[in-house]
Amino acid sequence: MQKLTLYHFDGCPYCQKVRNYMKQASITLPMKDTRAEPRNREELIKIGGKPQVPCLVIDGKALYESDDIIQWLKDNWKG
Ligand SMILES: N[C@@H](CCC(=O)N[C@@H](CS)C(=O)NCC(=O)O)C(=O)O
Repeated sequence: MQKLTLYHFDGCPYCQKVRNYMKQASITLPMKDTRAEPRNREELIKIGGKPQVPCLVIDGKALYESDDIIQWLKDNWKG
């Protein structure tokens, strides 16, 4: 099982799109809010090089872009 973490924040519509898909597909993931916790934002920059959210970190590798994250979950999520 891969280690997954979703970096996001509340008011981000692209994050909302990913969270909506997760809800619909009954997917729960560890989540890190980059606005509520500045150190999460710093952590994301270290991992992926930029603070853009949403970002799904898969075994330490950053996957940016909400559409790509949703597609990855469709292809890889085994529940
Ligand atoms: N095309 C991207 C757009 C993501 C995006 O623009 N996210 C904004 C927040 S809504 C962001 O991270 N901006 C940079 C920042 O807040 O530092 C996607 O679909 O994921």
